[in-house]
Amino acid sequence: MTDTVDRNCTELYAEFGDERLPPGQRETEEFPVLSKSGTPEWDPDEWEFRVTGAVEQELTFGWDEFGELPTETQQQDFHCVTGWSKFDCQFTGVPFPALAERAGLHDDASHVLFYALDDYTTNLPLEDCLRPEVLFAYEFDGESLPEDHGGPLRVVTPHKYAYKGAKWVCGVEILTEQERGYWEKRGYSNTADPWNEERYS
Ligand SMILES: Nc1nc2c(c(=O)[nH]1)N[C@H]1C(S)=C(S)[C@@H](COP(=O)(O)O)O[C@H]1N2
Ligand SMILES: [Mo]
Repeated sequence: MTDTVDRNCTELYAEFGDERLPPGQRETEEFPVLSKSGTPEWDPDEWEFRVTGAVEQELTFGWDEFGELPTETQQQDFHCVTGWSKFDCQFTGVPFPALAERAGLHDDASHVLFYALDDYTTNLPLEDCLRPEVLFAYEFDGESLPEDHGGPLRVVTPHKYAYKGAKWVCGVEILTEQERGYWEKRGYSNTADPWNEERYS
């Protein structure tokens, strides 16, 4: 259980827009589940998380090793491209910059592709990932992250629509050129800024 918040990220909207609730969104107390193909199986003994690509050192973590990385509990809002937003989610996990620092980024690193156990992928420019609120989260509201919400480990991206956050994340590839992910190849916005309503491409 975690009950202290290390970082409140609910005011990051001020960087992008005037209102905490992005245009065209409605606030919900629910936490709906949205998955392209159901919840994948995983075995804690076999689980692996890899950092590959344009890094000084490629990294592979088992579940216990991942838990030794620096951790924060954050308060964040969650915006789904289908129109709902959930305020004040509490996520605990490893900030992307901490992982990037561990791996060491090459000078020409510019983009990131996230991989997941259900063969989902999603992409972001590196600078959109090097923000402390881009979290590899393993707890939600002080409990283990529920499997349908991406447990054991998911990414959250409170400055983007939530499809930029891979549930069941198992790898990060640091790229020197952009590569599009699952929804980005299928008509969803590559940039996904909720305050600019970047829903479709
Ligand atoms: N691996 C994986 N990650 C995913 C998805 C998915 O299908 N597979 N769906 C995305 C979409 S479209 C959204 S809106 C959010 C939904 O997260 P939730 O189910 O926890 O609400 O997860 C994103 N991450
Ligand atoms: Mo979504």
